[in-house]
Amino acid sequence: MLDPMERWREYGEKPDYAGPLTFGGVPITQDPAALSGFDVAVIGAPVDELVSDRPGASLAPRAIRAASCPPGPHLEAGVDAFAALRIVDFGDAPIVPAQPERNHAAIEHTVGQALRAGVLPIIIGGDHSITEPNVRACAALHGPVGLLHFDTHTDTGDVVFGARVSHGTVMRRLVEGGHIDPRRYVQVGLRGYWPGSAEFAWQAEHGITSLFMHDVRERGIRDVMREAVEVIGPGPAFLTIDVDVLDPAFIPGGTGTPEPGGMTSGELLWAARTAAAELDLVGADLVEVIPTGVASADPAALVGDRIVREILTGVALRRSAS
Ligand SMILES: [Mn+2]
Repeated sequence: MLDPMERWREYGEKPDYAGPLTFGGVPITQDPAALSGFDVAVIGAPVDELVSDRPGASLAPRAIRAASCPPGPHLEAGVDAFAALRIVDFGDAPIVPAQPERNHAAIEHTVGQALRAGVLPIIIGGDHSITEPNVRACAALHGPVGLLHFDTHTDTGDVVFGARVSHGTVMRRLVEGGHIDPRRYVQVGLRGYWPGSAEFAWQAEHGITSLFMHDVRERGIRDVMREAVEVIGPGPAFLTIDVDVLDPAFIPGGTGTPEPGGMTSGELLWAARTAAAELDLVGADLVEVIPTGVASADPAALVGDRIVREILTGVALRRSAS
Protein backbone atom coordinates (compact mmCIF):
# COMPACT_ATOMS: atom_id res chain seq x y z
CA MET A 1 0.00 0.00 0.00
CA LEU A 2 1.42 3.36 -1.05
CA ASP A 3 0.01 6.47 0.64
CA PRO A 4 0.68 9.59 -1.47
CA MET A 5 -0.03 11.74 1.62
CA GLU A 6 2.98 10.34 3.47
CA ARG A 7 5.31 13.30 2.81
CA TRP A 8 2.57 15.91 3.36
CA ARG A 9 1.18 14.50 6.65
CA GLU A 10 1.83 17.72 8.60
CA TYR A 11 -0.51 19.64 6.25
CA GLY A 12 -3.35 17.10 6.13
CA GLU A 13 -3.50 17.55 2.34
CA LYS A 14 -1.11 17.68 -0.60
CA PRO A 15 -1.02 19.75 -3.78
CA ASP A 16 -2.80 17.93 -6.61
CA TYR A 17 0.20 18.42 -8.89
CA ALA A 18 2.71 16.66 -6.60
CA GLY A 19 3.25 13.14 -5.34
CA PRO A 20 2.19 9.76 -6.76
CA LEU A 21 -0.84 9.93 -9.06
CA THR A 22 -3.89 8.32 -7.42
CA PHE A 23 -7.59 9.19 -7.45
CA GLY A 24 -8.15 12.02 -4.98
CA GLY A 25 -4.74 11.34 -3.40
CA VAL A 26 -6.05 8.17 -1.69
CA PRO A 27 -3.73 5.21 -1.00
CA ILE A 28 -3.04 2.88 -3.93
CA THR A 29 -2.48 -0.87 -4.07
CA GLN A 30 -2.43 -3.53 -6.79
CA ASP A 31 -2.69 -6.34 -4.21
CA PRO A 32 -6.23 -7.73 -3.86
CA ALA A 33 -5.35 -9.04 -0.37
CA ALA A 34 -4.84 -5.41 0.73
CA LEU A 35 -8.42 -4.41 -0.18
CA SER A 36 -10.09 -5.80 2.92
CA GLY A 37 -11.40 -3.08 5.21
CA PHE A 38 -12.00 -0.62 2.37
CA ASP A 39 -15.49 0.48 1.28
CA VAL A 40 -14.77 1.65 -2.28
CA ALA A 41 -12.08 0.87 -4.87
CA VAL A 42 -11.46 3.19 -7.81
CA ILE A 43 -10.17 1.16 -10.78
CA GLY A 44 -8.83 2.38 -14.12
CA ALA A 45 -9.81 0.62 -17.37
CA PRO A 46 -7.76 2.50 -19.97
CA VAL A 47 -8.93 1.01 -23.29
CA ASP A 48 -10.46 2.61 -26.39
CA GLU A 49 -10.09 0.02 -29.19
CA LEU A 50 -13.85 -0.45 -29.58
CA VAL A 51 -15.04 3.06 -30.41
CA SER A 52 -16.93 3.90 -33.59
CA ASP A 53 -15.46 7.39 -33.89
CA ARG A 54 -12.65 9.35 -32.22
CA PRO A 55 -10.43 7.39 -29.76
CA GLY A 56 -8.53 8.80 -26.76
CA ALA A 57 -10.53 7.57 -23.76
CA SER A 58 -7.67 5.22 -22.85
CA LEU A 59 -5.90 8.33 -21.56
CA ALA A 60 -8.76 9.22 -19.17
CA PRO A 61 -7.95 7.26 -15.97
CA ARG A 62 -4.64 9.10 -15.57
CA ALA A 63 -6.16 12.44 -16.58
CA ILE A 64 -9.04 12.08 -14.11
CA ARG A 65 -6.64 11.11 -11.33
CA ALA A 66 -4.69 14.30 -12.18
CA ALA A 67 -7.74 16.60 -12.34
CA SER A 68 -8.29 16.39 -8.64
CA CYS A 69 -9.42 18.88 -6.01
CA PRO A 70 -8.83 19.71 -2.33
CA PRO A 71 -10.43 17.43 0.28
CA GLY A 72 -13.37 18.58 2.34
CA PRO A 73 -17.12 18.27 2.81
CA HIS A 74 -19.50 18.56 -0.16
CA LEU A 75 -20.96 22.02 0.39
CA GLU A 76 -24.49 21.02 -0.66
CA ALA A 77 -24.65 17.49 0.78
CA GLY A 78 -22.73 18.34 3.96
CA VAL A 79 -20.68 15.12 3.93
CA ASP A 80 -17.00 14.49 3.21
CA ALA A 81 -16.98 11.20 1.33
CA PHE A 82 -13.21 10.89 1.80
CA ALA A 83 -13.69 11.00 5.58
CA ALA A 84 -16.90 8.93 5.70
CA LEU A 85 -15.68 6.13 3.40
CA ARG A 86 -12.45 4.16 3.26
CA ILE A 87 -11.47 4.69 -0.38
CA VAL A 88 -8.59 2.96 -2.16
CA ASP A 89 -7.18 3.33 -5.65
CA PHE A 90 -6.80 -0.23 -7.01
CA GLY A 91 -4.75 0.92 -9.98
CA ASP A 92 -5.52 -0.06 -13.56
CA ALA A 93 -6.66 -3.40 -14.95
CA PRO A 94 -3.64 -5.03 -16.69
CA ILE A 95 -4.62 -4.12 -20.23
CA VAL A 96 -2.38 -4.27 -23.33
CA PRO A 97 -2.65 -2.53 -26.71
CA ALA A 98 -4.88 -3.91 -29.47
CA GLN A 99 -6.32 -6.99 -27.73
CA PRO A 100 -9.89 -6.02 -26.83
CA GLU A 101 -11.08 -9.51 -25.79
CA ARG A 102 -8.10 -10.07 -23.56
CA ASN A 103 -8.58 -6.57 -22.11
CA HIS A 104 -12.23 -7.20 -21.28
CA ALA A 105 -11.19 -10.38 -19.46
CA ALA A 106 -8.53 -8.42 -17.54
CA ILE A 107 -11.07 -5.76 -16.55
CA GLU A 108 -13.64 -8.36 -15.44
CA HIS A 109 -10.98 -10.13 -13.38
CA THR A 110 -9.79 -6.91 -11.69
CA VAL A 111 -13.33 -5.74 -10.91
CA GLY A 112 -14.10 -9.23 -9.59
CA GLN A 113 -11.14 -9.00 -7.21
CA ALA A 114 -12.64 -5.84 -5.68
CA LEU A 115 -16.12 -7.39 -5.48
CA ARG A 116 -14.83 -10.54 -3.80
CA ALA A 117 -13.08 -8.34 -1.19
CA GLY A 118 -16.47 -6.79 -0.39
CA VAL A 119 -15.45 -3.45 -1.88
CA LEU A 120 -17.68 -1.31 -4.15
CA PRO A 121 -15.90 -0.89 -7.51
CA ILE A 122 -16.02 2.44 -9.35
CA ILE A 123 -14.37 1.99 -12.73
CA ILE A 124 -12.96 4.84 -14.81
CA GLY A 125 -12.84 4.09 -18.55
CA GLY A 126 -12.05 3.76 -21.20
CA ASP A 127 -14.69 3.55 -23.90
CA HIS A 128 -18.22 2.36 -23.08
CA SER A 129 -17.46 -1.25 -24.08
CA ILE A 130 -15.90 -1.69 -20.59
CA THR A 131 -19.37 -1.73 -19.06
CA GLU A 132 -19.69 -5.30 -20.38
CA PRO A 133 -16.91 -6.76 -18.19
CA ASN A 134 -17.85 -4.42 -15.31
CA VAL A 135 -21.49 -5.55 -15.21
CA ARG A 136 -20.61 -9.20 -15.90
CA ALA A 137 -18.38 -9.19 -12.81
CA CYS A 138 -21.19 -7.67 -10.70
CA ALA A 139 -23.85 -10.03 -12.06
CA ALA A 140 -21.61 -13.04 -11.42
CA LEU A 141 -21.82 -12.17 -7.71
CA HIS A 142 -25.29 -10.64 -7.41
CA GLY A 143 -27.33 -12.10 -10.29
CA PRO A 144 -28.94 -9.90 -12.96
CA VAL A 145 -28.61 -6.23 -11.97
CA GLY A 146 -30.71 -3.13 -12.56
CA LEU A 147 -29.00 -0.47 -14.68
CA LEU A 148 -29.15 3.32 -14.63
CA HIS A 149 -27.50 4.48 -17.86
CA PHE A 150 -26.75 8.15 -18.64
CA ASP A 151 -25.89 8.56 -22.31
CA THR A 152 -26.71 10.34 -25.54
CA HIS A 153 -26.96 6.91 -27.20
CA THR A 154 -28.70 3.69 -26.15
CA ASP A 155 -25.66 1.50 -26.94
CA THR A 156 -28.12 -1.30 -27.75
CA GLY A 157 -27.07 -1.87 -31.36
CA ASP A 158 -26.94 -5.51 -32.50
CA VAL A 159 -23.93 -4.83 -34.73
CA VAL A 160 -22.03 -1.59 -35.37
CA PHE A 161 -19.99 -1.58 -38.58
CA GLY A 162 -20.24 -5.38 -38.48
CA ALA A 163 -18.92 -5.65 -34.92
CA ARG A 164 -20.93 -7.40 -32.19
CA VAL A 165 -18.56 -6.17 -29.47
CA SER A 166 -18.31 -2.38 -29.53
CA HIS A 167 -19.11 0.66 -27.44
CA GLY A 168 -22.40 0.80 -29.36
CA THR A 169 -23.56 -2.77 -28.63
CA VAL A 170 -22.60 -3.22 -24.98
CA MET A 171 -26.05 -2.95 -23.41
CA ARG A 172 -27.55 -5.35 -26.00
CA ARG A 173 -24.95 -8.01 -25.17
CA LEU A 174 -25.51 -7.55 -21.41
CA VAL A 175 -29.30 -7.93 -21.72
CA GLU A 176 -28.95 -10.95 -24.06
CA GLY A 177 -26.49 -12.52 -21.62
CA GLY A 178 -28.92 -12.17 -18.73
CA HIS A 179 -26.56 -9.86 -16.81
CA ILE A 180 -29.01 -6.94 -16.80
CA ASP A 181 -32.69 -7.22 -15.85
CA PRO A 182 -34.19 -5.15 -18.71
CA ARG A 183 -37.30 -4.29 -16.62
CA ARG A 184 -34.93 -2.58 -14.16
CA TYR A 185 -32.95 -0.81 -16.90
CA VAL A 186 -33.42 2.96 -17.38
CA GLN A 187 -31.67 5.17 -19.96
CA VAL A 188 -31.46 8.94 -19.35
CA GLY A 189 -30.48 11.75 -21.73
CA LEU A 190 -31.07 10.12 -25.15
CA ARG A 191 -31.03 12.47 -28.14
CA GLY A 192 -29.67 12.95 -31.64
CA TYR A 193 -29.93 10.55 -34.59
CA TRP A 194 -29.02 7.06 -33.37
CA PRO A 195 -30.29 4.39 -32.92
CA GLY A 196 -33.29 3.75 -35.16
CA SER A 197 -36.67 2.05 -34.97
CA ALA A 198 -35.28 -1.52 -34.98
CA GLU A 199 -33.25 -0.91 -31.82
CA PHE A 200 -36.10 0.92 -30.08
CA ALA A 201 -38.48 -1.93 -30.99
CA TRP A 202 -36.05 -4.42 -29.46
CA GLN A 203 -35.84 -2.26 -26.33
CA ALA A 204 -39.63 -2.01 -26.01
CA GLU A 205 -39.94 -5.80 -26.38
CA HIS A 206 -37.63 -6.20 -23.40
CA GLY A 207 -39.31 -3.56 -21.23
CA ILE A 208 -36.39 -1.11 -21.17
CA THR A 209 -37.29 2.43 -20.00
CA SER A 210 -35.98 5.30 -22.18
CA LEU A 211 -35.99 8.87 -20.83
CA PHE A 212 -34.92 11.31 -23.51
CA MET A 213 -33.16 14.64 -23.31
CA HIS A 214 -36.47 16.29 -24.10
CA ASP A 215 -37.86 14.62 -20.95
CA VAL A 216 -35.02 16.15 -18.92
CA ARG A 217 -35.64 19.53 -20.56
CA GLU A 218 -39.43 19.53 -20.20
CA ARG A 219 -39.96 17.62 -16.91
CA GLY A 220 -36.73 18.58 -15.16
CA ILE A 221 -33.96 16.31 -13.89
CA ARG A 222 -35.62 15.81 -10.47
CA ASP A 223 -38.79 14.35 -11.96
CA VAL A 224 -36.82 12.20 -14.41
CA MET A 225 -34.64 10.83 -11.61
CA ARG A 226 -37.70 10.14 -9.45
CA GLU A 227 -39.06 7.91 -12.24
CA ALA A 228 -35.68 6.24 -12.84
CA VAL A 229 -35.26 5.35 -9.16
CA GLU A 230 -38.84 4.06 -9.00
CA VAL A 231 -38.42 1.80 -12.05
CA ILE A 232 -35.10 0.35 -10.85
CA GLY A 233 -36.35 -0.05 -7.27
CA PRO A 234 -34.56 -1.99 -4.54
CA GLY A 235 -32.02 -4.71 -5.35
CA PRO A 236 -28.55 -4.72 -6.91
CA ALA A 237 -28.05 -1.92 -9.42
CA PHE A 238 -25.19 -0.64 -11.58
CA LEU A 239 -24.70 3.02 -12.54
CA THR A 240 -23.03 3.76 -15.88
CA ILE A 241 -22.31 7.33 -16.97
CA ASP A 242 -21.20 8.10 -20.52
CA VAL A 243 -19.86 11.64 -20.33
CA ASP A 244 -21.30 12.33 -23.80
CA VAL A 245 -24.69 12.75 -22.08
CA LEU A 246 -23.36 16.24 -21.29
CA ASP A 247 -23.78 19.03 -23.79
CA PRO A 248 -20.46 19.33 -25.70
CA ALA A 249 -20.30 22.95 -24.52
CA PHE A 250 -19.35 21.63 -21.05
CA ILE A 251 -16.60 19.30 -22.35
CA PRO A 252 -15.29 20.84 -25.58
CA GLY A 253 -13.43 18.14 -27.52
CA GLY A 254 -13.61 15.95 -24.43
CA THR A 255 -15.54 12.95 -25.79
CA GLY A 256 -15.50 10.92 -29.01
CA THR A 257 -19.16 10.94 -30.15
CA PRO A 258 -20.53 14.30 -28.97
CA GLU A 259 -24.11 15.41 -29.55
CA PRO A 260 -25.34 18.98 -28.99
CA GLY A 261 -28.39 19.68 -26.86
CA GLY A 262 -27.36 17.70 -23.78
CA MET A 263 -27.40 17.90 -20.00
CA THR A 264 -25.62 20.53 -17.97
CA SER A 265 -22.81 19.56 -15.59
CA GLY A 266 -25.02 20.72 -12.70
CA GLU A 267 -27.84 18.37 -13.72
CA LEU A 268 -25.53 15.38 -14.17
CA LEU A 269 -23.58 15.93 -10.94
CA TRP A 270 -26.80 16.13 -8.92
CA ALA A 271 -28.21 13.07 -10.70
CA ALA A 272 -25.05 11.01 -10.07
CA ARG A 273 -25.18 11.78 -6.35
CA THR A 274 -28.91 11.08 -6.18
CA ALA A 275 -28.50 7.75 -7.98
CA ALA A 276 -25.83 6.63 -5.52
CA ALA A 277 -27.86 7.84 -2.54
CA GLU A 278 -31.12 6.17 -3.61
CA LEU A 279 -30.12 2.92 -5.37
CA ASP A 280 -28.50 -0.25 -4.02
CA LEU A 281 -25.35 0.24 -6.09
CA VAL A 282 -23.08 -2.78 -6.51
CA GLY A 283 -20.80 -0.95 -8.95
CA ALA A 284 -20.49 2.14 -11.14
CA ASP A 285 -18.46 3.33 -14.08
CA LEU A 286 -17.66 6.57 -15.90
CA VAL A 287 -16.68 6.30 -19.55
CA GLU A 288 -15.82 8.10 -22.80
CA VAL A 289 -13.82 10.99 -21.31
CA ILE A 290 -11.10 12.12 -23.74
CA PRO A 291 -8.49 14.32 -22.08
CA THR A 292 -7.65 17.61 -23.79
CA GLY A 293 -5.53 19.50 -21.28
CA VAL A 294 -3.27 19.30 -18.26
CA ALA A 295 -4.81 18.49 -14.86
CA SER A 296 -7.67 20.86 -13.91
CA ALA A 297 -7.30 22.69 -17.27
CA ASP A 298 -8.99 19.65 -18.82
CA PRO A 299 -12.76 20.26 -18.62
CA ALA A 300 -13.81 16.66 -19.40
CA ALA A 301 -11.38 15.11 -16.90
CA LEU A 302 -12.38 17.74 -14.34
CA VAL A 303 -16.09 16.95 -14.62
CA GLY A 304 -15.15 13.24 -14.67
CA ASP A 305 -13.41 13.64 -11.33
CA ARG A 306 -16.43 15.46 -9.92
CA ILE A 307 -18.86 12.81 -11.23
CA VAL A 308 -16.91 10.15 -9.32
CA ARG A 309 -16.92 12.41 -6.24
CA GLU A 310 -20.69 12.84 -6.47
CA ILE A 311 -21.10 9.05 -6.64
CA LEU A 312 -18.86 8.72 -3.58
CA THR A 313 -20.85 11.43 -1.80
CA GLY A 314 -24.12 9.63 -2.57
CA VAL A 315 -22.69 6.33 -1.31
CA ALA A 316 -21.58 8.09 1.90
CA LEU A 317 -25.05 9.61 2.35
CA ARG A 318 -26.75 6.23 1.84
CA ARG A 319 -24.42 4.42 4.29
CA SER A 320 -24.83 7.11 6.97
CA ALA A 321 -28.63 6.88 6.63
CA SER A 322 -28.74 3.07 6.98
MN1 LIG B 1 -22.25 5.16 -24.45
